Amino acid sequence: MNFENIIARTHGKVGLITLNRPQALNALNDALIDEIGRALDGFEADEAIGCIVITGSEKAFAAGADIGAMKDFGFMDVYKGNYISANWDRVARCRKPMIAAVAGYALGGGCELAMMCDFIIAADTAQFGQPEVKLGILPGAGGTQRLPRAVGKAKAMELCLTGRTMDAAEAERAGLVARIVPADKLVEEALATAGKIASHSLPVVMMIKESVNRAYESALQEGLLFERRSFHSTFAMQDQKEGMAAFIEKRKPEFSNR
Ligand code: CO8
Repeated sequence: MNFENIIARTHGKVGLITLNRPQALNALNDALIDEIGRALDGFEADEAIGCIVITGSEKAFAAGADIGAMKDFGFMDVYKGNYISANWDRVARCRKPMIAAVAGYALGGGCELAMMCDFIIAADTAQFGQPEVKLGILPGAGGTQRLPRAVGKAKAMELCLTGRTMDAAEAERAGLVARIVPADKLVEEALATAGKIASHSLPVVMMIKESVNRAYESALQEGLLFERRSFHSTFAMQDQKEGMAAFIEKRKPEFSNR
């Protein structure tokens, strides 16, 4: 896959998307987000891919939406075009698991993009924040919604209202990131984690993702019912038979994604 603003590669069963606008600290414009969407289309259609990693550069995962591209927009431009919607939603609609591997700045839309992924692995250099308030706007790609769900209302309010950034250690303590790794090991660690996920049964992994996401989108009883039905459905799968047979026979399972 050839793109101008990202690099998309496969590493075994893992799809790796590297944001590649270094001159603008990976500021997110429409072309870049469209390219992420097209790369995801390719990885989702490829049965061999079991997990996707999105990363940026050492200095910036992404320093936000492209301010130069936005600055002259009027209300009718953003309202009629539903800025932002369809192409960003593509990330959140990805059914395969996605890991954000974040080094350096993840600000504004960059933090929001990372939060659309299923979890974040952060380099010790990572900095997260929603600085939109300093530009006279508010977060528009989920920052006011996903951040409080991740870190709680008090910290989300403080971050969105002041525009301050938090470092990797604070982000981990607050529950925004799953794990911190040394910056020079970030992509290697993210690929290893993604490879582990991709070694499991893909449909089961997808069901786990759907089920965990239900915890954010439904009442507890609805979520528990969704989980139980998904659990029941695994007993119609060859991979459940294989996984349990392999355990009993003390061997590694060979999942067929069936
Ligand atoms: N947009 C466009 N260009 C950017 C952006 C950006 N968000 N961030 C950095 N750049 C550019 C700079 O203009 C500069 O370009 P040039 O060399 O041509 O002058 C280059 O990247 C390097 O940046 P700096 O020289 O500023 O680098 P520093 O190391 O001095 O500072 C910072 C790094 C602190 C990250 C600084 O660049 C900064 O504050 N950037 C802006 C951060 C920000 O405000 N982000 C929020 C943007 S608004 C947003 O994300 C809204 C989301 C809403 C929904 C999404 C809609 C698509």
